[in-house]
Amino acid sequence: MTLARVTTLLHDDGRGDGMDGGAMMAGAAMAGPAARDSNGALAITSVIPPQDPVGDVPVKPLKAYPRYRVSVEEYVTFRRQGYLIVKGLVPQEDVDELVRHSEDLMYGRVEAPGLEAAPADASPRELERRFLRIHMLHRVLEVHERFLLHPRVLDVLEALIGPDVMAMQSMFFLKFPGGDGQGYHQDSYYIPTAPDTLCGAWLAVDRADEQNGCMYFTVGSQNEPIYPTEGRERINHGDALGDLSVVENVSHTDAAVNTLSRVAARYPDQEVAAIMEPGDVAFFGGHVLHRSHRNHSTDRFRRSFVGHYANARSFTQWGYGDGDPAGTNHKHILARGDTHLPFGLPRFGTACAANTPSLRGVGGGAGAPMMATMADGDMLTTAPMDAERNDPAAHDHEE
Ligand SMILES: O=C(O)CCC(=O)C(=O)O
Repeated sequence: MTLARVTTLLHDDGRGDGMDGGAMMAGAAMAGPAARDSNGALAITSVIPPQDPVGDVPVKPLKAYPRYRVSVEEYVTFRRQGYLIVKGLVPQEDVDELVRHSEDLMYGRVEAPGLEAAPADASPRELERRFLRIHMLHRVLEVHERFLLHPRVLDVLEALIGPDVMAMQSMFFLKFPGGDGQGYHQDSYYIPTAPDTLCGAWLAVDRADEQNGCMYFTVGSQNEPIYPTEGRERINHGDALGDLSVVENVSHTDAAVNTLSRVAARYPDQEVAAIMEPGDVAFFGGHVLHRSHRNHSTDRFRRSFVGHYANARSFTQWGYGDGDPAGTNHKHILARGDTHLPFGLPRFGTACAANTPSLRGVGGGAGAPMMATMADGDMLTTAPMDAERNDPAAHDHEE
């Protein structure tokens, strides 16, 4: 089946996206002047606003990577824990490129529309503390688009939430020494999709550990619903869950005011520090409670590149001003597989399913193979009517 509508990534009404991570909490800014966090450190979250449409962009061929095949054990681990760390998924030379790029950003050697320029009189220390994190740089910088669509990351997403994968958000964390963390939150609260298939992919650029503010996941909490704050009660679950309580101050680092901590408390001793080496990627579903603490080191950054993705057949109204009743799928990039929904194209031409028809359905993601599977097997016709064939014990004898 082909697509109803294909467009380039378009501009919107100029509001910030419904950003993951409580970016609008204290200290956040829209690529604006630096704010101070609760400890007085300079800490800004910049959000690159939507960009004007671009014309035809030539497709950039992919660097060749060996395909990563997810094992059944990894798949089960992702479901059982709510997250999965794939060690060494992204090659060191790619990570090195991000390290160099992060320094170019910090020291003002790279400029980008929507990104605050480096003040000429700033000291190196001040420059290094200008950005805690920057959202949506893939809208303006080719390197970020390339990492958002990194084939090895998509290989894993294809198995975990695919086969059809839509790339929605990019975040680049610089998290300098002393940089603040982010309290308990659930990503699907910020980026709702229906069906809810959201998944983050957190690529470690530096080693991340307890000292420099690594991620923590609460195992078991992936089975919780999304807890709304006041005014957002119907966004994720409608009114289907009768006793769903409202929480307050999600993402706040003070667990005493962030009442999601009460949900976390149902999983005593189940919070795991995600200690990661450069090139490791943590995949985590949209419901799992997670957080990170301040970077307590005096001389270590904790850089990471994070993409957020959903199954490309999930409808979304997220981003680009939110709330468009027609949805915003046409603004998000079809990374793998295919979809019956509209989709966006990568602005810089990074090869992916959206701009390379031959990549559609890579790994079996296209609509046609799915239909073929149904037609090939007789399960749709015979099995539901045949009680014996539906009995697993009977199967043992049959084969
Ligand atoms: O890296 C961090 O400190 C927080 C990241 C996060 O919560 C996310 O990517 O959803």
